[in-house]
Amino acid sequence: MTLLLSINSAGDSWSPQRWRERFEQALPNHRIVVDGADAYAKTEVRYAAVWKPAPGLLAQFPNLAVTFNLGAGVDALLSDPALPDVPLVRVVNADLTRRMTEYVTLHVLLHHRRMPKLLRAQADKQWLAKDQSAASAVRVGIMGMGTLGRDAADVLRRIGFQVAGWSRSAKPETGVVIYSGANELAAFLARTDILVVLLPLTPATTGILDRRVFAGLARDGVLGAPVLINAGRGGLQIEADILAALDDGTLAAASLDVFETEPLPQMSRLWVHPNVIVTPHNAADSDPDAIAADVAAQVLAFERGDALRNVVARGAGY
Ligand code: NDP
Ligand code: OXD
Repeated sequence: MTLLLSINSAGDSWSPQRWRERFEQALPNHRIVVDGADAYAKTEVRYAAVWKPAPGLLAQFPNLAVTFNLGAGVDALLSDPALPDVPLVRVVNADLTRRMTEYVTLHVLLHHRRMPKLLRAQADKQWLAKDQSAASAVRVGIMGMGTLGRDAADVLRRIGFQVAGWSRSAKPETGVVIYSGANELAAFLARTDILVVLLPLTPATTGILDRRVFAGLARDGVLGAPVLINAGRGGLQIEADILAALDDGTLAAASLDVFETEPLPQMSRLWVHPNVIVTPHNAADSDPDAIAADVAAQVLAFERGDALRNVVARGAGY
């Protein structure tokens, strides 16, 4: 049985060699091949473990049984019109979840504790007067209460923030107030000072972060104006609307990890806007040690006849 690796991303954690070594350790009775580096027959490929493979690549393997996406979001794969109709499994992994919760907590706290303002004051050797509010005075709203949203909500709630979530379906078991569906979006936004976005990119969510959403956020909070934190996908946001909202004070600040075009083009004003924190789509990186072990366990379970976990519902797009 052959597992094919196809990875198109930069950085240490995306070195195909690192992934190959992890898979060879975890699946010693399988052949691991790296697309573009190894010779292999198209008919031998039974599993594909991929991150942003070239469109059309997966359609070339007639015996493909399962595609494993090596990240949580599957939008890049689902945009391939030739994606084979075999189960598509995405990452749900405690290591990835914890990394995202770190990012969300870090940025909520940065804005809550006015760190951008303090860093600017330090640059000017300015000793500012105290300007602090309790976490319990700040209303955080999380769009997307899936694996990642629920964990972040739990940590923020325990720090003391007033946390609510918004998702497609109601979720009684999350321990925070949940709003669901288009009908409850306005009420969710109206009680939100810091908007955290952990939605998947689907036809229903594309461009959802627009001027109407920003204008619907709470304007009576202790931060003065609302803050946007998007670590979901760049396609969720209209960047011209974010800049306009920052310029006219509809938004106080934004932390953005994802962008309409990645890498963020040099000419984008987001790079230099004083109230924007840009991170290079690194909120939660996929760790080969943690994730190859999960994928390998799923391969072995599948071969024993067990059901696959975390299979993407293609109709919903996530
Ligand atoms: P899940 O599939 O577990 O959760 C998705 C959540 O979004 C669910 O609560 C779902 O609602 C909700 N949702 C989906 N569509 C809609 C809609 N139309 N209206 C309202 N709510 C909707 O995903 P994860 O939590 O694992 O991951 C979320 C996203 O985070 C990924 O898709 C990816 O894009 C992004 N990500 C970014 C990373 C980064 O480094 N920046 C790293 C990892 C992930 P319901 O619960 O009702 O189904
Ligand atoms: C993911 C990501 O979806 O890294 O896992 O963006």
